[in-house]
Amino acid sequence: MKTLLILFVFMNLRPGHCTETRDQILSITPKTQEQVDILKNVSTQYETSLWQPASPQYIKEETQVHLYVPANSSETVVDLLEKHNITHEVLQANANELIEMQTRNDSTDPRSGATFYERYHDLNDIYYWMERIIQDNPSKVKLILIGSSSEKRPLYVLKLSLNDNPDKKAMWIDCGIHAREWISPAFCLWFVQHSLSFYGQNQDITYILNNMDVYILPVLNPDGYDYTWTTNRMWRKNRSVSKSSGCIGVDLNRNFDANWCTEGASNDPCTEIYCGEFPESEPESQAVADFLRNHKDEVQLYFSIHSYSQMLLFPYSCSMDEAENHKDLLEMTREAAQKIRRYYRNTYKYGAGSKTIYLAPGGSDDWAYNLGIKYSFTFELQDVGQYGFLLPPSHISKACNEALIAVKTIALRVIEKTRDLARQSPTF
Ligand code: 0X9
Ligand code: ZN
Repeated sequence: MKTLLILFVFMNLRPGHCTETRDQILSITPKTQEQVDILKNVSTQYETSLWQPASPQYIKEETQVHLYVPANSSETVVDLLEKHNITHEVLQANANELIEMQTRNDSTDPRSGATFYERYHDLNDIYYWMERIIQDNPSKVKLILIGSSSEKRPLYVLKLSLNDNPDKKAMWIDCGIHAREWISPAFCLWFVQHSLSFYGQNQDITYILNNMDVYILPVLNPDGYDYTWTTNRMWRKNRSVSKSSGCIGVDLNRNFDANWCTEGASNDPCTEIYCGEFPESEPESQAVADFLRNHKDEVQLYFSIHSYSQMLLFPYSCSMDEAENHKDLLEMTREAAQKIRRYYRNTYKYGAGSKTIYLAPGGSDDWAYNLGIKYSFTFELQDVGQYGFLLPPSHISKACNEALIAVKTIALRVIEKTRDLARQSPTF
């Protein structure tokens, strides 16, 4: 009995045992305007990171807010919520452990069955991976340098060209515009691997690649992505320094020229949705915009990959206007969401951005659409908040396969539509 008692006391004193407070993820639902205001205050005054929505200005009554609360502010924040009777629950009590899981490199562990593509990779690994891909597939993949980031890191696009068909059009996929959304670069790597491994084997990817080249930018925001690996896992923006305030970072998905810096963005450099000094002020957004301007007759289909919240979005997000081909875009995303539900038993919402989430001007999808790329989409991948940005590596394969089936479904429809159009146009 005495031995049991000693063992019990010892177990509770172990470092890291559950009595110790760790970083938490809270889900909070304000019910009144007063609670909304308190929550806006909490997320700006205390050392926390707002996950959902992306900025306090979007917080509204009866809508779930996801807040990352570091251990040192957790008691104060929870006390405040309780004092004001604000409904909240703990989604994750030990977020540190999730971060550790995401950054652990299991490659040397023989018991780990996870492949390269089922793990997250830091920026250097991704650059190294790109080099290897072009070396191993010299006739199929080309590396294109489209610019450099504000900290002078290269912005590389991979061009997949698997067939010599002369009339081929192209699709564009960018990942990692928001630094902390790690499942996004993981998807770009997944897509390249799938294309190279299953061309000639899987009917849909073969048909798509016979009719389209693919331009893939695996990490649009390399400075921010690197920063999430080295310094702050919750970083969203790029890393350029604002001269006026000294604050760091522009939200690259508010920096494109589509109703730039109107409602849904901020001109305060210290906020998460800072639109930058002027449209395309940032080298990352300028490089993407320049490339697409130079390839606009070739690129028919645009995808930008984000997380989280499981949504298939299309223009407009920068206004409440309906896109001229709204019906087509709605039908394509409806079909893609239906496939995801059928094959992976997961529900994705779909619709125009401004009506499905919020007004968010200056986004790359709306800008690409206005440039003339009439099939333009933003995907928000898994999950809906249980892990949020800290999606464990064991979920990568399902999250990427879902997104892949959506990309394939839409690409097939676009090929079909543009082929019909080509048939209709008169020949001279
Ligand atoms: O707010 C965003 O930029 C995206 N959501 S996220 O949580 N990943 O930050 C949504 C982008 C939708 N499209 C546009 N705003 N153009
Ligand atoms: Zn995002």
